[in-house]
Amino acid sequence: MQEVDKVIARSLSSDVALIDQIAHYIVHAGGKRMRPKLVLLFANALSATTPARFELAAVVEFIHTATLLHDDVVDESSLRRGKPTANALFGNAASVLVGDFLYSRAFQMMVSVDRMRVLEVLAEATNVIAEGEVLQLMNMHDPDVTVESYLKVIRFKTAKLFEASARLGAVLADADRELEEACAGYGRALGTAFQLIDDVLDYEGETQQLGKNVGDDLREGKPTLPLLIAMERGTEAERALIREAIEKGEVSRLQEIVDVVRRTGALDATREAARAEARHASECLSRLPRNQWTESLLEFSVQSVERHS
Ligand code: GRG
Repeated sequence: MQEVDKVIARSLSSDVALIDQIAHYIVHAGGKRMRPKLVLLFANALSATTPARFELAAVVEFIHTATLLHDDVVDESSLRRGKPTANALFGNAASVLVGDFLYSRAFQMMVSVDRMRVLEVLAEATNVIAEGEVLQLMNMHDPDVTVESYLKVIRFKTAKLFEASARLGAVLADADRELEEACAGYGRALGTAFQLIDDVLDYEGETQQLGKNVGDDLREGKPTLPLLIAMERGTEAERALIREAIEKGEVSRLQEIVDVVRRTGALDATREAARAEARHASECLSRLPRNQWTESLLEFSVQSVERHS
């Protein structure tokens, strides 16, 4: 990861002062660097020790960061990682444009690796992420969204980049298609579990521990799994309360809604769904050789569902 940080530092530079300022702010804002870790763990697990793994690890972090910059503008978020968002500090236009800089810089870097399969994987992944965001936009304020539609959104907007990161490790190792799919399957399941927990924490966490505002999803009228389950299990009056809150993006009765979500066991059920995904992720690893890297990947899948921030 120290090598990845060196690539990140070298690749961030721009003569345009505002790009330098915002890109540094966001890239060094204390992200967990989960996606680059996945690239390295899979590359190492499959003995792909080429320096290209550091470049691609930085690439996925840049793409992730670009999506965060854009997402915080779309969602009008003010707090991320316990700090003011870039849009809160520098404005929407600067945030979107620096997101474009990071996104296009990532493409310059991946071209430098000179492998068509890498381009294919990342071109497809970024396109699917954008589709996921648009699908989510269409689902906003709609309490009749199905669980299938919700799962499609999270597989697209979040799990796809985890999937691509894991797959890239396999691509660097020239793995056959079956092994590549096993790695991708791990990433997809881990990413899905990760987003399910993110959606739990929006109702369960504390703003301070979470580093972002609790109740943001409801404020945006996002019908996430905890709400869908609570509506299914709640009384007629509770269902009506949640429906109205989703339709209006109303948080004035947030505490009542949190109580319903907890009482109906919707958070536990969502956590259980995340655990099932994490178990699937660990099963995918059975196709890989057993070594310290696959052991870390196993641990990674457990940690991703037991986190509280
Ligand atoms: C630029 C390709 C491109 C698309 C723009 C706005 C958008 C389309 C996509 C947003 C996708 C998005 C932000 C999904 C949420 C993913 C998520 C759970 C992010 C938080 O990830 P962490 O917790 O972040 O790994 P840290 O802070 O650790 O880096």
